Amino acid sequence: MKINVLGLGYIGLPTALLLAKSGHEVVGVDIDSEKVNSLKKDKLPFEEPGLDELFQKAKKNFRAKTDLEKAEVFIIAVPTPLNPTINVADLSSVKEAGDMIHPYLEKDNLVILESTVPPGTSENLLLPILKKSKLKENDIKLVHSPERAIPGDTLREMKRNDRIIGGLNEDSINMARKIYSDFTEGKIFETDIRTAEMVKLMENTFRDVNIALANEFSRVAEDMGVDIWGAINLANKHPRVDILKPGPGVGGHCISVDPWFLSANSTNSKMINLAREINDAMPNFVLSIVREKVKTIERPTISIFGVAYKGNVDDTRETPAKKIIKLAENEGWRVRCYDPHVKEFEYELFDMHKAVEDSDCILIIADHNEFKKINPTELDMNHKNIVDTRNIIDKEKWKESGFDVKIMGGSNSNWRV
Ligand code: SAJ
Repeated sequence: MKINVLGLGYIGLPTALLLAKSGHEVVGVDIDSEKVNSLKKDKLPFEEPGLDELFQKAKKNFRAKTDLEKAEVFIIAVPTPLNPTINVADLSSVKEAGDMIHPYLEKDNLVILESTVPPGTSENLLLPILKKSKLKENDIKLVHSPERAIPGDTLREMKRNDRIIGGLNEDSINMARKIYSDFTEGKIFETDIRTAEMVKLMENTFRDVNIALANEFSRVAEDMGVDIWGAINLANKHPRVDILKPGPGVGGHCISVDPWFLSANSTNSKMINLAREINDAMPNFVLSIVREKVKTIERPTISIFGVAYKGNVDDTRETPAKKIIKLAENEGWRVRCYDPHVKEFEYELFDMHKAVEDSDCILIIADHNEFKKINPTELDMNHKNIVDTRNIIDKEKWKESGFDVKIMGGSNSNWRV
């Protein structure tokens, strides 16, 4: 079939290429002409394991453009960020996608909304726009099929994960099932469109609440003088306990955003909001740990290792590093950032040695694999302090190199993940 994929981001591009590789004629559409031009020059706009190899295999059936073409299927995978000041979903890109599609929409064409949206969006916002095509409602096929692949392992999960398809009607679901079956090895479960929208948000909210619990445990453990990493490791030996990992805060365009899509549309969300509050307070807690390390130093320099929102990705959206840097600057500290994965960031990025020059404390924020292999003896600093918010370094090795090591949530044990 001929398929338009609107939005060539972390979800849209891999989806477009998987469909192209499985034999569909795919037109990848993005309003960002720079992204389209870089794809035309065989350059991928972001890193994701296996994506380059897939691109080489798929490109004979794939064209990147800034405008749509007539097709049987239109997949919407555009960003749905949060309006940060009011914590409400910004659905302008979904509206724009609908406005781009309806002039091309013909009877029996299928529209798939993959973007994460508040429950009710497909029927209340997108469907009325698609009806501008003058098609009758039962001539329009519309489903919501949320993507649940995890950044950093997207392609493997896109193929292996089970998939939910919420449809306006049976015909819509059946057509979508055929499309996804071309690359999905997982099971495909059917439901109504609003339930599918809700399921996606519940998945990410479940994770946010559980990360908040792990973060709260790490703060309580500091009060108790317990090593949270060892305690979590042992608690998870229980057959029905799976405590997640404490961290410096929750970033990414999903987990830190999606819970608000539920709470903004309901007056009954209390735990959801509290979890967001706990996770968004972690940067302040991290800063209090660093402050303890540098309190005797006038105008200290801090080296932030890892500005991505998590390990082994180049994505800095909603990264906790931004809040930590802003808080540090407001204390009058100098901040130098180093991240082996991130190419562009709103703060200057240094290479590792430059980032630690004259520095008084290294602060590990993203758990990049590269940081586990650093040889601390090579680091020349003013004061040899390191705060590891991810418990990824070999504490003994760093201590032997003269570093004062603090693992967030850790006490005197050297448990590592
Ligand atoms: N984090 C912790 N502790 C943990 C796990 C994560 O602090 O134990 C932090 C990470 O450092 C990061 C943030 O939470 O800052 C989110 O990272 P993540 O790996 O939990 O999730 P994402 O945002 O990369 O991907 C999530 C996934 N959702 C779930 O696992 C339920 C993925 O499956 C979704 O497809 C994706 O959101 C999405 O796009 O919705």
